[in-house]
Amino acid sequence: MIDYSALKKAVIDGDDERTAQLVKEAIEQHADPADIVTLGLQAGLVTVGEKFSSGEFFIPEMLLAARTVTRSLDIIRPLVSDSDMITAGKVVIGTVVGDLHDIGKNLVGMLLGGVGFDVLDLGTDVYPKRFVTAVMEHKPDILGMSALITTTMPAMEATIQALESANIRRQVKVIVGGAPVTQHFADQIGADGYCSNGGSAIELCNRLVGR
Ligand code: B12
Repeated sequence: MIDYSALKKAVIDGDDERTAQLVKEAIEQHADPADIVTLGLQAGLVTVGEKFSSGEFFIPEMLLAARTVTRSLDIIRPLVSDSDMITAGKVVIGTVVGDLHDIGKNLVGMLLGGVGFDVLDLGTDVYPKRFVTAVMEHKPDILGMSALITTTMPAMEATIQALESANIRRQVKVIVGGAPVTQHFADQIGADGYCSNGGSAIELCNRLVGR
């Protein structure tokens, strides 16, 4: 059993060298990449968020921790990518307008890519119109939206409405996620699916494409 508390602490400290070293050690000990992410990296970021809320941390500390995690994900990426797989379906993903948080979205995209989905990432600060254009152009099976701030969540509903106005809502399954998003919110805005982490995003997308 690997102790993830040191990894979590390295993320909180924004120490990228130590974080990278601990991630590599965990990999050498055959840790599950999902556990490294959830119990180590993500847990560290949650604490950083709490410290930001309580006034102990400010933007620079959040930025350092985010950079640390982004770099470590580059170490984990090769472990979850499998380019030989048959395409499971196409996913367009992005973070909604006004929101620049992309670590969770990148993680979900990386995991879906790893199990054979063809993933097109629109990046962050994506306007509803841009999502609509991407659905028209690329005809994905699934559209995934991420929001990390309560004030950017309404952009998810606006995007679903924009898909309806463009008469393409039924062509695509819409899934939503991000720390403040809930199943209740997803139901309320008429999304087809919600999940709270990358691992369950794989199950959700497989189910939605009938795998
Ligand atoms: C890192 C961070 C930042 C970094 C972002 C860097 C980056 N490249 O992403 C920086 C420093 C830039 C930042 C900026 C800001 N941030 Co910030 N940030 C965070 C922090 C600490 C961690 C977020 C994170 O990456 N988590 C780790 C990932 C892996 O988790 P996740 O995103 O939740 O994703 C998982 C699931 O949610 C799910 N998921 C995510 N997306 C999707 C999508 C789909 C389709 C599915 C199915 C699933 C899914 O799967 C993921 C993997 O398991 C959070 C704290 C927190 N608890 O979330 C605050 C937090 C989100 N930030 C917050 C705030 C307030 C801000 C700022 C407004 C601060 C400011 N005053 O400027 C700005 C906003 C900038 C903007 N316009 O977006 C608040 C939001 C509060 C609120 N009211 O909603 C939080 C909650 C901190 C806090 N406690 O106050 N931030």
